[in-house]
Amino acid sequence: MPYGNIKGIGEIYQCKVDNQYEIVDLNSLKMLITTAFEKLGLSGKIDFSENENIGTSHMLYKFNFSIGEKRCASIRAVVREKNLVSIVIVFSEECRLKLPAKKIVLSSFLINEKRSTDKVEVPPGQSVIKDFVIYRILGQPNISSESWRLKIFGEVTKSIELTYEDLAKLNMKSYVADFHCVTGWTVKNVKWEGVPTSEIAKLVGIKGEVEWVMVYSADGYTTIIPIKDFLGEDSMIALRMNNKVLTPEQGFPARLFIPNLYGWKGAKWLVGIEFRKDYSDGYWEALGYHERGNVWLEERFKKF
Ligand SMILES: Nc1nc2c(c(=O)[nH]1)N[C@H]1C(S)=C(S)[C@@H](COP(=O)(O)O)O[C@H]1N2
Ligand SMILES: [Mo]
Repeated sequence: MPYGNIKGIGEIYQCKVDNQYEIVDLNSLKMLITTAFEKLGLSGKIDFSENENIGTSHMLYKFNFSIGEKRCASIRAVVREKNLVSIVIVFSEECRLKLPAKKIVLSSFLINEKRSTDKVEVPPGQSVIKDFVIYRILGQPNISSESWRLKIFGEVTKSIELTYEDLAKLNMKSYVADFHCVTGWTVKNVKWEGVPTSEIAKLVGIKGEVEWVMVYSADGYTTIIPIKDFLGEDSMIALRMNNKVLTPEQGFPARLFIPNLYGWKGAKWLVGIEFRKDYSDGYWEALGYHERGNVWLEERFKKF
């Protein structure tokens, strides 16, 4: 199984930005990146590709870096209220470029985060929309319930493999909760039905040192969740949403749902659950997104 690597990605570098840079326009950001790349000994062309609002307070700017005709890397710069927060450089698989360290200091920049745990109806920086935006960053798998298996392994007393039938026979629960995507949309009042993650934990017996849970999807997507959130009271392996069996696009046969964490932690087409001692990035975490991703604390991106 392709567990461990991030699909389609060569090397990823997280750059700490430790000067306060005010980004007044796209060009000033491009200049800054160009200069930083030159200092790293990377000479080539940097082109802007697109930008995207991440909630109401962050903007993600994407650039491509090419040498000659060859696209070698994508650059993801996060700007929060006109300040550059972080840069992630993602080298493509074909382009075998390597930098001296995984974490690079581009120049001390501390963000003063406003933190609030007062529950308001919608988490900070989110806007309510009517329906889900379907995401399948690594494509759409179509899985039959007969062939599907869910592996549960890692730091456990006994690894197991469940069929759809096995899972459907376990104790189920259902409740209504909101869904929040880190890009800024929230869908309210979704009815979730499935097997509480605590039931799964009982079946395998989790060892005392476990701190993290890595989950794996059939499409190669992965994400990591702190054990405390994974085993939260309402965390579940959902089999049904809004009174219907999951559709193929919404993750049939099973998707994870962890209330209070951003939606990317909810792997669709779930096929593996690994209990671990140590942290390791999943797909979006490798691209700079937060280790935990609590929506009320607005943990969208990693801090350095
Ligand atoms: N396997 C897989 N799971 C995934 C994703 C994905 O691309 N692939 N996207 C994640 C993200 S970012 C969000 S917000 C939700 C979106 O769920 P939806 O497609 O049902 O709206 O699924 C999450 N789970
Ligand atoms: Mo998302």
